[in-house]
Amino acid sequence: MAIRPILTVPDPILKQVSKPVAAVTDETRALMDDMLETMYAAPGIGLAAVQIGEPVRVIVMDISPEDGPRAPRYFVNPEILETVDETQPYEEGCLSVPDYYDTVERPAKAKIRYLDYNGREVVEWAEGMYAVCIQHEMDHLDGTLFIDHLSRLKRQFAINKVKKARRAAAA
Ligand code: K2U
Ligand code: ZN
Repeated sequence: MAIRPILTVPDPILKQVSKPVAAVTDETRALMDDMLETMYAAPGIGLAAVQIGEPVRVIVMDISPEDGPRAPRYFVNPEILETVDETQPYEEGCLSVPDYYDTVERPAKAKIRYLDYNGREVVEWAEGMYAVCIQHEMDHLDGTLFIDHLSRLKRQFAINKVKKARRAAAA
């Protein structure tokens, strides 16, 4: 396992549409293991493969309570089959847009289908934090960041803030 660098805006790789995985192999599992180690180290509660420069449709997540045992989840080729009309606001952040947070409105529940760590198909409803996080991560697979749901002004402010912080760190 390895902790991999997380790409940040405005890296163009983050805007790529990730490609489906042909099959869940040992190579896929090794990628998910690296993603999970990288996510825990960040720290974060979700991570899409494109955020470490691998534009394939793979997500990892752990939304378990911080003080409890870890409960990692793995999603290969995830799809949203349906969503409810009810929406919920949530103050989101992103490991690829560090230190910027803003409210995004998303469907409160989403029915998802995906392949798990062993390639088995799962279909289930996500709600609450699970719904927020899986929709945030699935946006990544389509090259969409949470700031793309905000105004142009807020999006540019967020990008400029990350670029300024990167320059300061390099100085
Ligand atoms: O995609 C990512 O960068 C991972 C996010 C996942 C996430 C974003 C918004 C809302 C929920 C999950 C990171 O975990 S950012 C850290 C974080 C954690 C909890 C709540 C908000 C942000
Ligand atoms: Zn993100």
